[in-house]
Amino acid sequence: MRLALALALAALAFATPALAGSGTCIPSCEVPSHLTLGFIPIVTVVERGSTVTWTAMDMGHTATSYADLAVCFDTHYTRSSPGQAWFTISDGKLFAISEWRDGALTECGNALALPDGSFSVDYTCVYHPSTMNGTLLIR
Ligand SMILES: [Cu+2]
Repeated sequence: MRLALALALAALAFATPALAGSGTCIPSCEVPSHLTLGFIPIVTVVERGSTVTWTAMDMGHTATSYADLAVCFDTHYTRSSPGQAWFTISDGKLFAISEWRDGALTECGNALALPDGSFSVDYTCVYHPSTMNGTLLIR
């Protein structure tokens, strides 16, 4: 019995860092970021209708879905000025509002549609694409 409990606690100890590594935006959340640490967390769960706010722990960055060639959001931010993007799902499509296209509602054409109706969008920092990469999971 004690062994089973120890194993369960050990499993929980391994599971906890994974849970701590993902945040959820309801109705908003903050994603701190850093040149070498990247976006924290790497995967952010976004409830539709929520706002994601990126903050810088060091210098200026730009969070953008540019890497997928169909930009749906783009926001530049610095240590003193956070960046934001808002996401929603309508008619089975993902949309964002950000600095991109001066705040116009923009369809995320290359977002990956998942079987449960949610979407996955990879993003990067245009200045630091080798160290700063993240994923938004909008549901
Ligand atoms: Cu950067």
